[in-house]
Amino acid sequence: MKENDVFFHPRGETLFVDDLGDFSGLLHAAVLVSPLAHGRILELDTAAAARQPGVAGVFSARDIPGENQIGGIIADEPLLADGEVHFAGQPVAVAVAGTPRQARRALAAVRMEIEELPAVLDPRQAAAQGLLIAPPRTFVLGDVDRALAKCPVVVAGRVESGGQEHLYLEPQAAVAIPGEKDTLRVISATQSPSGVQRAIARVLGMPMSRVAVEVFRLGGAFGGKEDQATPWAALAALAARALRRPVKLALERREDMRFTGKRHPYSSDFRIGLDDAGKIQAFEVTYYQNAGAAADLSTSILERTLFHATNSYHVPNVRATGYSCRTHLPPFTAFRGFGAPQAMFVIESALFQAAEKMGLDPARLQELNLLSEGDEFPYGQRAKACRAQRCFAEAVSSFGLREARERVRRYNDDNVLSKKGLTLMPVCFGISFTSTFLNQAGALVHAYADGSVAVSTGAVEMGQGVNGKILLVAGRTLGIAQNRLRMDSTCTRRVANTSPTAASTGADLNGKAVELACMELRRRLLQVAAGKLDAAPEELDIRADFVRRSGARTELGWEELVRTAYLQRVSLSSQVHYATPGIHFDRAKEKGEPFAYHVYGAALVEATVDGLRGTAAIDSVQAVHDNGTSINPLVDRGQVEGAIVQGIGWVTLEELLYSEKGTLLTDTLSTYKVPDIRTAPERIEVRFLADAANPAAILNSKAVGEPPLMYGIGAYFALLAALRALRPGKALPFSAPLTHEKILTWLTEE
Ligand code: LUZ
Ligand code: MOS
Repeated sequence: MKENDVFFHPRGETLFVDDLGDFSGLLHAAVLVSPLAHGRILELDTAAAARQPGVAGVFSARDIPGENQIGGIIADEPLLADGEVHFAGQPVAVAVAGTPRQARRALAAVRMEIEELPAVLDPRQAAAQGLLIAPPRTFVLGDVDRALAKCPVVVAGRVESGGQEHLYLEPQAAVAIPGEKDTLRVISATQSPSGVQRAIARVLGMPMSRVAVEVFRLGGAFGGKEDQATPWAALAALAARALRRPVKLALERREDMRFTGKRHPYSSDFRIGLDDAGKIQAFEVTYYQNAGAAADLSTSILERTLFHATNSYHVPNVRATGYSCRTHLPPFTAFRGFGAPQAMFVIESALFQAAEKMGLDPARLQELNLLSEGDEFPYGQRAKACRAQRCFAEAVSSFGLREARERVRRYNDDNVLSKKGLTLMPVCFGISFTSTFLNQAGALVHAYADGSVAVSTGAVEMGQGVNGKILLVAGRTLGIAQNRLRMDSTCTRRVANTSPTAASTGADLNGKAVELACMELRRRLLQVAAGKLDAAPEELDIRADFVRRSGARTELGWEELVRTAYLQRVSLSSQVHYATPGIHFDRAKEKGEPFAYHVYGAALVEATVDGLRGTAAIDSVQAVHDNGTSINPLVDRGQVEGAIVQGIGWVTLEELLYSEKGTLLTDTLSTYKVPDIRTAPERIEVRFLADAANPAAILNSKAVGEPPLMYGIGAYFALLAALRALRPGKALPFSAPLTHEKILTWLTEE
């Protein structure tokens, strides 16, 4: 426990990147960005800036020795603008000086003239102009047109969802330290150490082997550091290598909010067809994803949107099409849920409207259409160990849906100006990176001669408790106490070619790799023990720090065992690679089995709207969550609760506003509202599904990071139900976030 970040955070003893300063000759960098969303650079003169007090150097695109390119999936993103600027906040130059203030002051002396060009901000407008990041993709199951033609009930509509600022506590930051023989060590606040390493090698024109990227921990990330920690690390590396001095680049909060990408806004069209009983027969959907000015991870995110088009439901006929649209906004990026929340918001909106049209309770429609064992998803995979119905039924029964409904009905009868709404929100989320190749991980475990053990993986600790989980796996596999174990930093020199800690797979992938590495170490040690105890290795086991023989404790303890192995020249280091078995996906056919398994759940959400003021409260969220057999139930509870609040923030509070010219207006916490202790639901209750072992993941657990965020979407529909009670006939809005301002407007307009 004393090893855990939880122990150090509240004492203020944890070091984040910006706290590191113990490098002799450390310089500080500040970034000059484009003030315009689109334009042609007519002049860029850094000479005067370079002469400012304390300045060691000023760098622009022409100073890049390698390729001016950091695009990970598609090579469409320069590190520093060259010739044109494509979004407000795009880095153009970087100044390096003795203090952060000197560096920022120097930027004011850069002469930059940009001729403004028209900016496209709307994804549909971009699509109409052919401004796409990649060709559109379509997932097809059955025959939508034929099925729709036969449906007695068809509802069509448009659904909008906004972006979301990550608001990790630690803004983007990196320190680059030049080493001997043209090497670099970079300490980066990234979810993707190998991604940063690859980008730096490319930009500086040097082999990856000369660049070591190390991560200690992140003060939060939520996807915002999967791809977008890279430019800041690369800029620090560029300057550090040129100046042969350590360089730190740490964004201030407002810079971070203006310069970096957020969750993708989507605009979508749907048609849903149902039979008279309420069974969905067909669902057609087109997503227009606002990708921003560069691809970043947009194509992968759009792919995950398509995978989650039908959420927890079985729909026999589906056509889902996605356009990734290039606009002049900062490149939107990964954010917890990775495109799935946008998809689920659309189908839930469709079901809500269908239920209204049919005069049915939306929960009835949801329940009727839940996935069953063996049902086919539009991408070809079939639901296995499907728990959609179990979670839904348990939510209905254990949270007393019938009584809650009765209570809400009575409340609404008794109150004229205040109304309540109640909804259920089922979730089905696929676990694995949708890019199959990313589903791999490495681990390195050293037992030192004194019996202490150090574990290295590619996992990045960002407050989600992944390191604690991995050490539990190591301790259980080796049969030793937790206090013998230590988690080392994440470093590309110890574990190479790491996938980002993302897609909720950090503990799954790295935990498996560590389990395999520890099993190998254990196998070697039991061999040594067998020799020493004159026993067969199969009779032996290690538990609670001692070798056991047929279950009985022997005199041979862990420390002696390790020392003996060392003296016998047996390797005490184990390096292992793990790749998720059985997954594949064919992008030509858009069919395959991309996910190792799915996470299921259902939440009951209650909200109250004040019909006079337009204010609203999300009163309670109660979830039944399929968590497998949790490795750490306390950590997982925290993940579910935090995700719920973050999801509620996305659909009810957090509104990104841009000027007509594409500059961010909501770039401070006074204008961009996130959930706080007053807006979070008074009551959050999380029940983990019992008897829910998951053989597809480490120690029968399930990934937990992203899926519960989507329970928060239920808050939107609970608000709609309350609005419906306030104004029965009026068309409801399907445009998230449903802020108090929007509610008031809806209540008061004709
Ligand atoms: N990142 C990624 C992700 O590269 N692929 C994914 O499928 C994914 N899913 C969720 C979050 N990050
Ligand atoms: Mo490292 S970054 O020298 O393990």
